[in-house]
Amino acid sequence: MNYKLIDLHVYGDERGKLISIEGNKNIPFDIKRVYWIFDTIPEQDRGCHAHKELEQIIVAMDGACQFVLDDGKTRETVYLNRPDKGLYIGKNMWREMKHFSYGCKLMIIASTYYNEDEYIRNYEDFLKEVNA
Ligand code: T46
Repeated sequence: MNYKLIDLHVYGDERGKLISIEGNKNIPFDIKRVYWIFDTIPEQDRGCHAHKELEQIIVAMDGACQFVLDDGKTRETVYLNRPDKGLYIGKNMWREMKHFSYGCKLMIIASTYYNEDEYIRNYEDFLKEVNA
């Protein structure tokens, strides 16, 4: 399975806490894009696609959600609910995002610019791609 949970170092003192992400240092790629998801609704799933090229780190800045990850052979579920954990998802991984808490805020750090052409949005097409 081409994913892993990365422990992000927390700098903390009496003023609060701070986490820093630097491309090719504590995450394994150059950073090309950052986007965020917010105002989420528990019964509304997101994702349901894979990427041919994109690698990403996802951080739950506030709230929680589940990621169902699938490499075409195995399905695993990861629960994100802490701002000091980064979920790395590599290429060719089907992802479904479920069970958002109200107002969950996800920050996503991406290795490529947005390109709809490298999405695989149909599960049967995904299985053909990974089993080719
Ligand atoms: C992913 C999960 C975690 C853009 O115009 N630029 C962007 O950078 C992105 C990410 C999206 N969009 C547009 C495309 C759609 O019209 O925003 C709309 C919603 O995107 P989408 O339905 O793909 O959103 P999610 O939450 O299903 O998936 C997103 C990312 O697309 C995806 O790469 O892994 O978040």
